[in-house]
Amino acid sequence: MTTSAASRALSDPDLSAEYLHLIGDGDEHAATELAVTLLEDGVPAQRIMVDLIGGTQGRVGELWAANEWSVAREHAATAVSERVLAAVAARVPVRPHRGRVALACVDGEWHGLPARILGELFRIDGWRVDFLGASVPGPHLITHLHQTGPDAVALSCMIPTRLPRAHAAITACRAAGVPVIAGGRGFGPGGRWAERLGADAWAGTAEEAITRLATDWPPAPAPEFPADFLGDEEYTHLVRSRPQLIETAMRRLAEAYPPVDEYDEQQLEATMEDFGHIADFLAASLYIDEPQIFLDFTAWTAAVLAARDVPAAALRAGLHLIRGQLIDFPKATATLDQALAGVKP
Ligand code: B12
Repeated sequence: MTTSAASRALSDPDLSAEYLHLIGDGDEHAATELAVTLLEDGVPAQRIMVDLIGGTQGRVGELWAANEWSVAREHAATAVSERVLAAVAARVPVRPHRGRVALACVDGEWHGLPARILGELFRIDGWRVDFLGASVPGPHLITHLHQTGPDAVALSCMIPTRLPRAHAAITACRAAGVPVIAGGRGFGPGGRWAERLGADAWAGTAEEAITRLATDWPPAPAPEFPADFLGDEEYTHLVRSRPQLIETAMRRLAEAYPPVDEYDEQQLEATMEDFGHIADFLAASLYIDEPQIFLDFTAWTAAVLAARDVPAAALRAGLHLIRGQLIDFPKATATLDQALAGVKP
């Protein structure tokens, strides 16, 4: 098969459906064989990584959100994709000849696969990559920088709740003298919050990041050092009172939403996690001063809950219970009101 014929095959929806089926079935052997055969047929490794493995991962998450796949099945499928990625990568050895990149997911960020894919693309382009993994605490990242002296830090953030931690990490990297390229959809549409948080660069895709580092790095020093904390009194209060907010909301929930009385332990735990997400997305929204972060989250959560036969009334009750505890905080209550207006009874 020629390269172009093979590349066309990669865009064939039947191919990604087959790959999805294999990873959903936990069939690592067949999934690896499929990917390696494409490589042998001339499809560039980068395309297999980004389009097949990365593209399918989006579908995996959708199936989880729609309650068609359990979280265990999603985890198993993701683990297979990580192994397939490693198998393809092992067949493309490249001697490092550019420089060194430290790649990490922000503290609390567990979407590890996008960064892992990015790391392989950097490596194939000739960089020596230290992939520090999912959820890297800021101080560990900085220690690593002092020990290895990389040319860049590539920081992945897929969920906006991690933005305050991303900000702390970016500030610390810059103080250590290592420029940061940020990426991942957590930085907002077009990466609009990356610059605000002091990142030297942002890239929407792995390919953009490769080009940026290969052609325009290191970046010119930013004219001024950005603020190292954007939170205000409302944000600080919300973060400090998070445990009480959740505990009080859980205690009052049965009164506001009686079906909770029938919940089993697992459902109660999931509900508590949901309250945690509400607090975290609201906090991120206050930190960045961007209500849309919270509104996107509540719209998506309503759909996820609906797929699990949980009515909108449950989410509304939860939002009211949090709002009731934040009446002295005008920005938080205004954001919660906007969210309540969007989640129809
Ligand atoms: C799979 C998935 C999961 C899996 C993660 C498995 C894993 N180990 O990675 C599971 C089910 C565990 C999960 C959990 C959660 N998830 Co999730 N998840 C997804 C999903 C569907 C796919 C992510 C993915 O891997 N995509 C494939 C990659 C390859 O796509 P990509 O973005 O194009 O990646 C490229 C670029 O982003 C870029 N890039 C990435 N990082 C970097 C870094 C740098 C420096 C650069 C330059 C570029 C770069 O390069 C990548 C490679 O080309 C997304 C939605 C989506 N369609 O992306 C939601 C999504 C990210 N999740 C979301 C949420 C809310 C959650 C949870 C909070 C859900 C919950 N209620 O529990 C938790 C949070 C977990 C945590 N604390 O991290 C939200 C985030 C909300 C938002 N407003 O952005 C999303 C967007 C879903 C949605 N709302 O539509 N999730």
